[in-house]
Amino acid sequence: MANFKLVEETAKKIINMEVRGASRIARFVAETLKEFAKTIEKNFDENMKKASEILMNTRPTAVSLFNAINYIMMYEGGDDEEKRQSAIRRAEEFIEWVDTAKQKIGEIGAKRIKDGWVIMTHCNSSTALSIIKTAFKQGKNIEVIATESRPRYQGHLTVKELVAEGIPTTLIVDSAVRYFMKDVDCVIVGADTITVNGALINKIGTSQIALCAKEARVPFMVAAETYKFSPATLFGELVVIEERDAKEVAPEEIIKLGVKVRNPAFDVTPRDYIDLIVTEIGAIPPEMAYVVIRERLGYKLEMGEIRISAKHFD
Ligand code: RUB
Repeated sequence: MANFKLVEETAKKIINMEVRGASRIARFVAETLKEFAKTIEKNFDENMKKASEILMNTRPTAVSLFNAINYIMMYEGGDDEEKRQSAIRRAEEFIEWVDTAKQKIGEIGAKRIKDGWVIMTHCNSSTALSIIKTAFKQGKNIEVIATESRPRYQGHLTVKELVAEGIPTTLIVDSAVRYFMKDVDCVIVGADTITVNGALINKIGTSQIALCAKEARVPFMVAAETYKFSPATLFGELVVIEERDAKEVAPEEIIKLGVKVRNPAFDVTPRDYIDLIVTEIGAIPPEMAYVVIRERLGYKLEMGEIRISAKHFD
């Protein structure tokens, strides 16, 4: 029997944020679809499509989830066994893409970090941290200022990771960003999605940091694998910003008062605030987002029917 329990468990872990961060989510979904494909006895297309839909409906903002599923769902084959082998191979390719891209971005991004720099980061981006850790391992004497990233405090994960590497780290509240910006040489953040016009969607608060960085003329760098670029935005679609439960922000006694509590998980940083996007294929200005979507992800502007989803997943 096709193991839908596995798919449901993965979906639950993503929804409750046990597994979080755009690249970890994408990798986890690829692993799950790979294992799921092995369990399908018949009706391969139908079962894969159903599993994809369950996984797709977990968190709406990170395009890495869409790109991972889409990549695997481009499997080919004459019969179910061939399709299974193709899907498994594609899942493995995607996992390899995640792992190698992170390392490559670390190497490319570290070249932009100078000895003695103070770097500010927000939330917990494994890709942004790859740059910081690589620079430190190269012997650069750097320091990090990390925001706590309310309401889920992903900043605590960041400081734990950095301290484990021996990197001098300071934790600040999100509202202290402008206060400390004068001490900062560079901001590095990760990405959930990059749109065709070069805007960045990342953890709520990122755009405020970008604004402060621009005011203080501090370079603002984004670490983003090419699977974080959104093909759908090329066809006019807007990125959905996830809004999470009020309970993450306020205690019951406050919610009980009848006050409206809003909890958007991400925000949009316009491209004018971004100096550089470091991808695994190079360090590019945000204006080059379309080139990545066209050359790397294979979507282009064409007259006629627009088809943005994979063969088996409409
Ligand atoms: C995580 C977040 C991260 C990006 C990039 O949000 O905004 O900056 O996902 O992470 P959440 P990575 O905690 O809500 O998932 O570089 O690890 O892909």
